[in-house]
Amino acid sequence: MLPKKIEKILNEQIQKEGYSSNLYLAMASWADTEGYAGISQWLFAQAQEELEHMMKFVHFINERGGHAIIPAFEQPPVKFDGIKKLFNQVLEHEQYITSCINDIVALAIKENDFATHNWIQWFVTEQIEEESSVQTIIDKLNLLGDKNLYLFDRDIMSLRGAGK
Ligand code: OFO
Repeated sequence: MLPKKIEKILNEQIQKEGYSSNLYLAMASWADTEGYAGISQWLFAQAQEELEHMMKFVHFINERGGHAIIPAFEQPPVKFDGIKKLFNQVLEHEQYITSCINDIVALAIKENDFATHNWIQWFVTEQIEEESSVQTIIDKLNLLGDKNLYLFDRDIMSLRGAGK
C-alpha cells in the first residue's frame, strides 16, 4: 500500500515530468522553425524520454494501490533566446528535476516506504546521466563560441548518451 504522502509527491512528479516533456517539445518545435534540424531532433527525442518518465510514475502509483492523476499542464514558452541559452535552460530544468527526485528519496526514507525508495533509484541514476549529457553539450557550445553552429547542428545526435 502506498502511503498517502508518497502518493501525493509521486502525483506531483507526474506533473513535472509531463511539463518537462512539453517544455522540450516546445524547444524542439522552435529549433525546427529556426532551421536547426539536428538540435530539434535531439530535443524531440528528449521530449519522448520525459513522456516515458511520466508514464513510469503513472504505472508505479497505480501498481502500488494509489491513483495516478493526470493533470493539466502549464503552457511552456513559445520562443527561446538562442541555442546556448536554450541548453542552459535545459540544464537548469534538469537540476530542478534532480532536486525533486531527491525530495522523493528523502520522503520515502522518512515514511519507511522502501519499495518507493528502491524504485526511485532508477531516476537518481537517470538524473546524473541527463545532467551530464546536457553539460557535455554546453561544454561543446562554449568551445565553439558563436560560430560553427551548422556543424554542431549536424553532429549533435552523435552526442546522445555522451557523458553517460
Ligand atoms: Fe529529464 O528527467 Fe525526467 O526524470
